[in-house]
Formats: sequence, structure tokens, C-alpha cells
Amino acid sequence: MRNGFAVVCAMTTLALNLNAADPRPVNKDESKVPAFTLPAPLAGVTSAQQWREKRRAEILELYRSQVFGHTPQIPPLKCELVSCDKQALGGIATRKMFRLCSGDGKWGMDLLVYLPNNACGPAPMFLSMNFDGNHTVSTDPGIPIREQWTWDNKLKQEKLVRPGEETRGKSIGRWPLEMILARGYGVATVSRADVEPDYAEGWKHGVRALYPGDWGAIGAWAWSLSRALDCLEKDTDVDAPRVAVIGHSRLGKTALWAGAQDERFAFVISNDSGEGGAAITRRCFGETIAVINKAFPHWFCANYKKYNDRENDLPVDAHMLVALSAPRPIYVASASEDLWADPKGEFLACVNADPVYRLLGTDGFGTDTMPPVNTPVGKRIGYHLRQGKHDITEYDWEQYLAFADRHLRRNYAVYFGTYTKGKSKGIYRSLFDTVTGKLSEPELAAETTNPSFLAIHPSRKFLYAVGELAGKKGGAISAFAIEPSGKLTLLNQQSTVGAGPCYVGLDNAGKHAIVANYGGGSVAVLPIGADGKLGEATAFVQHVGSSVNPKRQQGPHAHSFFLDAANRFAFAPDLGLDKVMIYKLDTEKGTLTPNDPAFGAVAPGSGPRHFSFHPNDRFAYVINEMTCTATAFRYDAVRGALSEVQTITTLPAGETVQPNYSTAEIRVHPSGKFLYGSNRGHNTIAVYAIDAETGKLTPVQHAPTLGEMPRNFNFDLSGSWLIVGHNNSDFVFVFRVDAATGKLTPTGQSIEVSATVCVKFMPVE
Ligand code: GTR
Repeated sequence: MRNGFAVVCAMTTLALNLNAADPRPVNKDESKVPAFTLPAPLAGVTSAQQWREKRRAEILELYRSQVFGHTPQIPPLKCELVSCDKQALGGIATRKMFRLCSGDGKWGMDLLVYLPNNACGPAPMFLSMNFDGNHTVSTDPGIPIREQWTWDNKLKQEKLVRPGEETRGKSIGRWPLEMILARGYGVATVSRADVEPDYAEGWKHGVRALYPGDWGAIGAWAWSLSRALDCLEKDTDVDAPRVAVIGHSRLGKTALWAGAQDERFAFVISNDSGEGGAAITRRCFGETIAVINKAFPHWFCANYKKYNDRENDLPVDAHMLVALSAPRPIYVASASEDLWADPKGEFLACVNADPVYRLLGTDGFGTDTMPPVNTPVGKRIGYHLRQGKHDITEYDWEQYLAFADRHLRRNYAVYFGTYTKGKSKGIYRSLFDTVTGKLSEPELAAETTNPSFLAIHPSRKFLYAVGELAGKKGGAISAFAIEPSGKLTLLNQQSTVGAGPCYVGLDNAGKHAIVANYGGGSVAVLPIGADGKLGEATAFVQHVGSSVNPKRQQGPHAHSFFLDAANRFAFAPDLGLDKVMIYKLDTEKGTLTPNDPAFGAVAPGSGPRHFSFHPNDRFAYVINEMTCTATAFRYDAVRGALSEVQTITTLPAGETVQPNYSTAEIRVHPSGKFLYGSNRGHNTIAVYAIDAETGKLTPVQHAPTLGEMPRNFNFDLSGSWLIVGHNNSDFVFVFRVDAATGKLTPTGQSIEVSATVCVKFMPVE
């Protein structure tokens, strides 16, 4: 009896195996893994350029045509902030709900965002799709519960259900929000059912119904993550160049595909993504193409079915999907009991993506030995095998956070221009770490006389400094090459034509240096060659006139020189004239012609000194040295015209200008929300909030700078940190910037650099 049953079973199995529609049985025995040859990711490629220009596109197209399908052309979505709660999760986070909609309003999805309230600037983020609804990632009662289409397996039919209150927070184990937020990262998520309910007929209720094509559900989910990133990019609280895309399992496949197509994602994380994700298909270990296509016919494109049990015919494999993220950091994680997802196959994808990562100049994966459980390995490509089941756990997140800290942190070289009358010997350089807020001990980058103001070339290869030069007419400007060590090597020097240069800036293409000569009251433009060397001035304009202060305004004193965002108009505050002179710059010829209007005026006796554009290009601000005031202008970018909106004191209410007081630097915060101006003598930085509509200023704080004569200060790119140098004392100090209020808090970090005149940040790897 028993035997008879066994025979029937065996025969049935045999019959099933012979039937082409039924997948080959699943293998979980390493000794039965077939021999195979992987397609070469670098076929025909010997340079990084060939990879970027040709091979990457070829592989991407193979993934589109054979695996995930092509993403159709879809008009941009509307993104609307629906709610914002600054006291979410017990006050540690700001919760924002965005609604993204197609133009016709027929389709939409909710984007849930948590931002860390402890952030000192725009926050880097983890963006991930969730399985069962935004409300499942936290018990936060502020997350709306949405109806979703689901498949009823018992009734074999679909139904629209609104998940019950009891499902709120049901996936919190996979979303350690407190831990992530405490580390300074935000979290953003969208629900899979919003984009496409996950069953064969689910496309009818998702975005693929509106935009048909050969794409599958994974393609649609991946597309939606890019749309979420579009929305995050518009939020100034988000550090959009530092958004990681992450997903677990099928959503890990989704994250890989999103990261492969959309290079704005700074970091890609695949958690247990397995077949169709990070696992090498040709190993035929665990889930196979045929198995996945049978169970989930809607995930991939129709062509993928051609490879059912024909893995070797597939022109790509998972190492190529991993390599599509290169040179960005990527992390692949497996779990020891998750043989279905083939941990070893996931590890081997990293090993075989390494050559691409190394060709692109990174340190790649750096190992070909499978690590023991709970032992993270790798360099630019990270990997671990967590002990346990198919899941995403706190252990996994801990590794992703550490990897993000390592790869998404920004390091800067900070260059300091100085006066060399006292202790200082030239231009100093220090390294700044945005995670710890620490400045390294300064090193002398170039020994040179009075390298007062500095400009760094956009290529980060050259640095320009103005100073006095004996024997040449007028002042001098020096071009330096920035060596990999950070040291500066003099390339050449040119005359600034006028006397006493005090300021140098560059156009945004790095083709011209623009200089203000304080002593002679003139401005000049000098061309920059491809080798970084300066040519002779192509433009020189002598300012003429005077103003009311007999000591300081008997003649012109051009104090700085700035370009607007379009590089069309150039602005030179002239302390002697009480005017901001306006020129048109011809970026081809390097010539200047007076604009009409030719200047923006400030009150007589003010002494305009430095200038700063608002990132929206609608406002600009000048700081007036003698009256200790700041003037806000509305900027007309078409005419190059400035019209005064407001002039406000830089001193605390009720305080008057003392003989030793004068202002120096002015800068709009990268977020556009705040303005900062330094008060020498008073030894503070005045902080203002900027009205987004009018550009008007409201005082927020007068922060002591902890030294004498704070002449210059600057921000890192994210605006999280401010570093201030002092003209009359020996220390540079680091401050944290509160992203919400703009207030400055000293961090206690300082280094010794004497008589600092200029502070410049340059991102370094
Ligand atoms: C399984 C599927 C896997 C994996 C997983 C998941 O049923 O076979 O490919 O994606 O689902 O998403 O949890």
C-alpha cells in the first residue's frame, strides 16, 4: 500500500518535470550547483569612460528589454505637502505627508517622511517601499490608513480593504525609526499597493493601468521611488544628494532596479533580494527564474519568461545589476537561513561586480572569501550574512547606518587665507569631518605673503589667491595647483592691474577670475586656462567718485565682486562710493560693460563691502561696513537690477556703532532661510531669518564668535556647520547651525590659524 503510493508520487513528479510549464525542482544543495560562466560586465571595456559612455547603457538596456521592462515616458507628478507635524514620535522627528499625483489626478501615492529633529542641517535619508501600508512602519497615530486592493486567497478574488487599526505598526520590527533618526538620518516610505497591488491582476489598480508598456510591477515600484526622490529633492530639510534607496526581498529587487536606473540615489541597499535581485541566477540555487515567473507572473517583463530554466541564455546576471550602481556605495545583505534567496549567490554578485567598481576608481569589494555569519565585509561594496531568517532586522539596519556613515559623510578640506604680518606664513589647510564636526590640525599649504582672499576652482584642481606682489604694477593674483596631499604648488601670477586687491571670485564654469582692487578702486577679469594658469586681464574698470565719509570715502574702494547664478551680471560693492556697481559679463571674451541700471545704491556713508545672493536668485544682500547694517535687495535677474527692500542694523537692538566696530562678511545660508553677517569689534555673527516672500530680514541671534575681529566665515555645503576665522586673534572656531532656527551654537572645536581673512570649503573624497 505504502509502496504503491510512493510509486504514484514518483510518477507524478516525473510527469510534472517533463511538463515544460513546470519549473525544475528547487535545489538547496551546494554540491549540485552547476558549472557556469558569467557574462563579462566589462566586455569590450578598458576605461572608466567606456563603461560610462557605452557598456553601462548596454547592460541597462538588457535589463530593460529582458528582465524588468522599460519604464514608459510619464509626465512629472504633482507633489503636495499634505501635513507636517514637528513633534512626531514623541518629539524626536518631524513627520511630513506628501501626496504625489499624476497630472489628471487619476493616480496617486502617499509619501511618508520622518526627519530627525536633532539634525543640524538637511538630513540624509533612507527611502524604501513598504509592504503593507505606510501605517505599518510605526504606531504613530498621525499616519493615515489607506484602502488597498488585495488578493483574497481563499475566495480567489480581489477586494478593496481598509486595514484595521490593529495593523498600525505591525511592521515596526523592520523599521527601527528611533535608531535611524537618532543617527541623524531621515526615513521616507511609500506603500507597494499605492503603486501596484502585488498580485497578477493588481496592475489594474496601479500606475501600469495608466501607463502601459512592457514593464512589470518591480519596474513600476522602482519608478515610484524615483518620483519620491523628485519630491524629496524639493524639500530643503532633506539632503537630497545623500538619499539611500533600500528594500527587503522583492522590494530589495526593486531598490536595486531603482538605484541602477536613477543615479541620483547615493547609496543602494539590497536586503535578502535573492532571485531577480542580487543572487546569481546561473547558480540555480534556491528560487529560480521559472519558479519566480510562475509565482509572480506580474513582476518582470514578458521576455524574462524566455529564460525559465534557461538561465545560461540570459545575457545578464546579478553581478551586472549590482555593477549598475557603481561607483556609488552599495550594500548586499543575506541571511543564513534564507537559502531561498541564495546567500552565496548574493555574495558572488558582489565579488563579480568588483572589477567594475575598481575600474571606476573605487576600492570595490576587496574580498572573495565568503565571511562567517554576522561579519560585515567589503569596501565600496558591502556585504554581510546575518544569522537567521529571511527578514530585515535591527542588525541589518545597524550595518547600513555604519556603512552610510562611512560613505555618505562629507569630508572637506578647508583652506584659510591669512595676513602674514604676524605668526601666519601663508595659506593653511585643515580637514573637516561633518560627522564629528572636527577640524584637523592645520598644515601650511603654501608659504606666501598675505594670501588674503581665496577662490577654489570648480574642478577642485586649482586655487586662486589675491595678495600684494612686489615689482609688478598693481596687486597680484596667484594661481596654485591643489596637489592630492592638499598642498598648493604655484602655477603663475598675474597683475590685478589695480592696487590693493582684496577679493577674488570665479565664474561658475571656472573660466574667469574676477577681482576687486580695494586700494585702487577698480575691478578686473582674468582668464583661466585649462592648465589652471591665469592669463592677463581681459577687462579692467576703474571706478570713479567719492562719498560722504572724509576718512574712507574720498575715492572708490571696490571691496568684492560677485556673479549672479546665470553668470550674466557682475556686482561690485564699492565702499568708497556707497554703490553696488553692476556690470554685464561676456563669458566668452571676459569683458565687462556697465549695466543699465549701472548700480544699486545704499545710504550715504554706509560703505558697502560684501554681497550674497539668495539661492532663489530673487534677493541679494549687501553688508555695509561703516554703519554696521545689511541691505536687502530684490533682484531682477532679467535686467540685472537691484531694488532696496530693507536696511537693518547688524547690532542688537539699542546698541550703537562704536569707533572700533565694522562689519565684514555676509552670507545667505544654503537653505535660503537665514542670513549671517559678521560684526568686527562687536565680535559676533548676526543671524536673521529671511522672509521667503519679500526677502526681508528679522533678527534671530547675535552669536559671539569667540575671537577678535571675525572677518570671514563660511558654511559646508549642507549648511550644517559654520567655521569662523578672526583677523586679530589666533583661532578658528566651529559652530553648529540649527536647521530650524538658524541659530549658531559653538561646538567647542577650534584650531590655531592666525589673522584669518578667508575661509573656503572644498569637498574631498
Ligand atoms: C518570495 C519570493 C522571493 C522574495 C519574497 C519576498 O515569495 O519568492 O523572490 O521576493 O517573496 O518578497 O518576501
